Amino acid sequence: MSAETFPLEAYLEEGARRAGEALERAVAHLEAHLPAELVPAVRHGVLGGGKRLRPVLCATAYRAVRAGAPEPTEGVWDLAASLELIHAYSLMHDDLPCMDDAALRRGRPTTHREHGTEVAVRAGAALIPAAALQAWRSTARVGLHDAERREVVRTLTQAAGGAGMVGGQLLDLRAEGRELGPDDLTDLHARKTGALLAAAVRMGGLAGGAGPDVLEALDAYGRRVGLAFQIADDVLDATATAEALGKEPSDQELAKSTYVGLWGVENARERARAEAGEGVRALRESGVSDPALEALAEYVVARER
Ligand code: GRG
Repeated sequence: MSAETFPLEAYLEEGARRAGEALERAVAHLEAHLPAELVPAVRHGVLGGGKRLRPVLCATAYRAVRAGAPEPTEGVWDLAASLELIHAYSLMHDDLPCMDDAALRRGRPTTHREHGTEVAVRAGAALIPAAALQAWRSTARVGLHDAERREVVRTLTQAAGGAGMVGGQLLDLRAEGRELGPDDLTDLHARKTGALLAAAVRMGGLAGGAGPDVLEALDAYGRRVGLAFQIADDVLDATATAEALGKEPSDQELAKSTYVGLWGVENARERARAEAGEGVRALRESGVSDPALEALAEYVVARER
């Protein structure tokens, strides 16, 4: 099977379903330890839809390095869900009045609009250690040894922290109202969005037992696809309605620098395709020719939401 004939729509639907089940399990576990007043906000932020791209990338990388082996187990999906806990917290905090002050996310009111700002801050904060613990527990279920388990958790927490998403978000806040050049914009997005997407791919590879060469190729694929995702996100933000995207405000309303601002819509689309293509090339060069990873690289560019 090639990327062209790969049944991507059904694959994404099934992946989102498996990720959703794992998140239900994660939230049920969390509820036992969480102050009751935070539970509805956690459920709102974590279980309220989304493409579930990060868990799907993680499970797909796992499959790719274990070609021919059985499908990802519940433990692998639980590991993949740890990425989505970090993603959910980041959206909850990013939408707060002191950040983007967003009203709409995934076609619904944002968590703070529904449950109050203080609750959304605390519920989001609770998800950060919960994600690390979720990754630690599930790597044991996957059967990894301690060294690999530590490397998985290190990968997740590093991508979420100052060298990754939080650092990128700070650069983003500092850049509001200023025009960034391509290098600064790419540095910002490699951290803010790209780091967690790349971590998803690496964590799947680690869980599947990938050796150093394949891991390096998965890292290159993750970085390229992460950047392609962000360029495509800027194109969507500039070309689709808030209704179609299920979120507001837009980058333009927030006076953010974007790839569309730098290159225009058509050129940005072309560069997103080129980045995704480079990611696939890195994989193939290392001997990983996986239709699902290749189809996902195309999807991040061609998606409509
Ligand atoms: C306070 C400095 C500081 C940092 C806190 C809030 C935060 C950390 C980071 C936010 C970074 C952020 C919101 C990154 C995500 C960017 C993005 C493209 C989100 C959309 O992802 P999709 O399309 O969303 O995968 P769905 O809804 O499908 O899950």
